[in-house]
Amino acid sequence: CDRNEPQQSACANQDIVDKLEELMELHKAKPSEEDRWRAFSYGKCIHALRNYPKQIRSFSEARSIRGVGEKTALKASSFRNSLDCAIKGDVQIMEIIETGSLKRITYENTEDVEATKVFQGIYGVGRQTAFAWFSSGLRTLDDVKSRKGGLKLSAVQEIGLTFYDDINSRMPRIEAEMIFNLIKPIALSIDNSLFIEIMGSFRRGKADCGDIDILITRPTSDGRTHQGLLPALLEHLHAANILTEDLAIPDNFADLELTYRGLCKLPSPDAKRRRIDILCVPWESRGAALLYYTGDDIFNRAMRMKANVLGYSLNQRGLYAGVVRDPRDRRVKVCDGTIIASETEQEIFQILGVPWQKPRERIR
Ligand code: DCP
Ligand code: MG
Ligand code: MN
Repeated sequence: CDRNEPQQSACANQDIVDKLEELMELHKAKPSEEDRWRAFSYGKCIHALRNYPKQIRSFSEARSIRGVGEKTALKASSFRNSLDCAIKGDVQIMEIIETGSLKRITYENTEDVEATKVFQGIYGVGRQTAFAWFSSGLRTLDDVKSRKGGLKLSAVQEIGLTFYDDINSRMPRIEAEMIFNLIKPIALSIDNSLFIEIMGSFRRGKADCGDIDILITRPTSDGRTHQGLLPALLEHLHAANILTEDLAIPDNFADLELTYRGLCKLPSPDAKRRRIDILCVPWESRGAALLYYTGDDIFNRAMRMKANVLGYSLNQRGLYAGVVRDPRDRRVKVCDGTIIASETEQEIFQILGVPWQKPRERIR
């Protein structure tokens, strides 16, 4: 079955594998992180099918492959991805068996994809949860609202459901700017040496923003840092009714690298809730952090890939040389390497041999 091992006997489900490979390639060609994961999930599903010795004849037989996966999933969380794939894969496998082909190769409108997309609009609900809900019979947002089947939501998901429409709509650029203009002086009143800047789609000059991304750091030339700033800032912003709900608070405020996620709003009574991310980074990482949090995500992926080709590794902390990865799982670093650039965006562009691009040019 594996093309690299021609001596192996033919795969009993090659027809299905071919179709699923087509789907995998489709997702690989698409830009989002979600598509990347789907492609990865298909890879796992294909692998499981290749190792299945008999030709699959029925729905229940396809499900039985998933059953094996389920037990393994308890041990290895990474294997859960193939579970998701199997849930969706079941339907597709049956379509292949029954019709000999997969008509809806993009399957964008299959019921599970539609429903799980709606569920994932609830902040705090990811693919795993969305598919689990679908499997347990939930289909619509009303099913979730009525807590059908005794559904329990986490505190964060409750907030996500309450402000579903607000969170899933984008704000005009001017609103992001107005909120930032309320936050910045409050931050500077706590420590006037702070560097505080608005990042993400706003820095790229987009006319509308999905959220407000704020980067905070502080020069260390006077021997001080921004340690302790974030908890004080959060307190001030809650007191001023700018921050309304917390979604993710760092566990350890002593760190210099921190991420806060929450909801905020303008003071007017009819103002919508807006998503806000506040990111604190060590001063020496500011260039790499500016680069990362400005995005966009596709541009970032291209830069990371460029770094990898040159034998480097790039993340929001810096550009590293001498990183050694586990060949069995490229995500695992055997050796962290040494940092070679992180203080300015320009030096990272330069080392990678990428001509300088202004933030608003870094677009898909
Ligand atoms: N980022 C990334 N990869 C991700 C998520 C984020 O590289 N998976 C980086 C690039 C993004 C930046 O972080 O531009 C901010 O993330 P957002 O999700 O806030 O995305 P944007 O601000 O670009 O767009 P939006 O207007 O939808 O918020
Ligand atoms: Mg953003
Ligand atoms: Mn964001």
